[in-house]
Formats: sequence, structure tokens, C-alpha cells
Amino acid sequence: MQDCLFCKIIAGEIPAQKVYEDDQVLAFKDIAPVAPVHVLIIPKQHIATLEDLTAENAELMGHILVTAAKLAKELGLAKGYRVVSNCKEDGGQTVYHIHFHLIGGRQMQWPPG
Ligand code: DGP
Repeated sequence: MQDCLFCKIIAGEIPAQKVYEDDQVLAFKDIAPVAPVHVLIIPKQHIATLEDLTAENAELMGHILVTAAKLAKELGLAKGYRVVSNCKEDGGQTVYHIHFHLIGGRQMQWPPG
């Protein structure tokens, strides 16, 4: 997608601090971290929101969650962490390329704001 910020990061047109990459996903540090660890995990395929997912994306989404768990271990989040995906306006989504926040390194609160 030409105008998508995260597609530009995948293409290397915008720099990012990469944490992990394979043929399906990219993980990089969030530009505005809300915790000591704040990584975004995104599919290389452009999917705008959670709402746009179909059954065809199930394996890819599973791969993202398995990647999140693997990265959490590697990043030392043994005490726990949170994985969040904001969907559309009420969900607080600001970048319309589906992404999963891996957040940790401090005590999380519930309910979220
Ligand atoms: P959300 O609000 O759930 O759509 O999250 C979007 C996140 O993307 C937000 O936490 C800030 C992050 N972000 C926005 N622009 C950039 C960027 O250019 N680089 C990086 N690394 N992160 C970005």
C-alpha cells in the first residue's frame, strides 16, 4: 500500500529499530513507548484493521501471537506482559495497518483507558 506508514517501514523507506523479521512478519520498537518494552508486531501483508481479517489470515495471526510470545521471552518479560491490538476509532487505532503492541517491563493496569 503506497500511503501506508507501516508498509513503508517494511519496504525500508522509513527507518525503524527492528527487533525481529521473517518472511511473514516484522517487529520493531514503537516510536512512542508506553512501557520499558514496547514492540509492534505487524504482518508484511497489508491488512488495515482487525475487522478486515478473514479465515485465510488465521495462520498468519497465529504466527504473530507465537512471535509475540517468543519475543517476550527474548526481551526478558518473564513476569508477564500485554499484547494489544487497537481496532478503528473507538479502539484507539491510529495506523491503519494491523499491528499488535507487545508491552511489558512494568505493572499493567486494568481496565485500559
Ligand atoms: P495504534 O494507536 O494502536 O494504531 O498504534 C500505532 C503505534 O505506532 C503508536 O504506538 C505509535 C507507533 N508509530 C507511529 N508512527 C511510527 C513510526 O514512524 N515509527 C515507529 N516505530 N512507530 C510508530
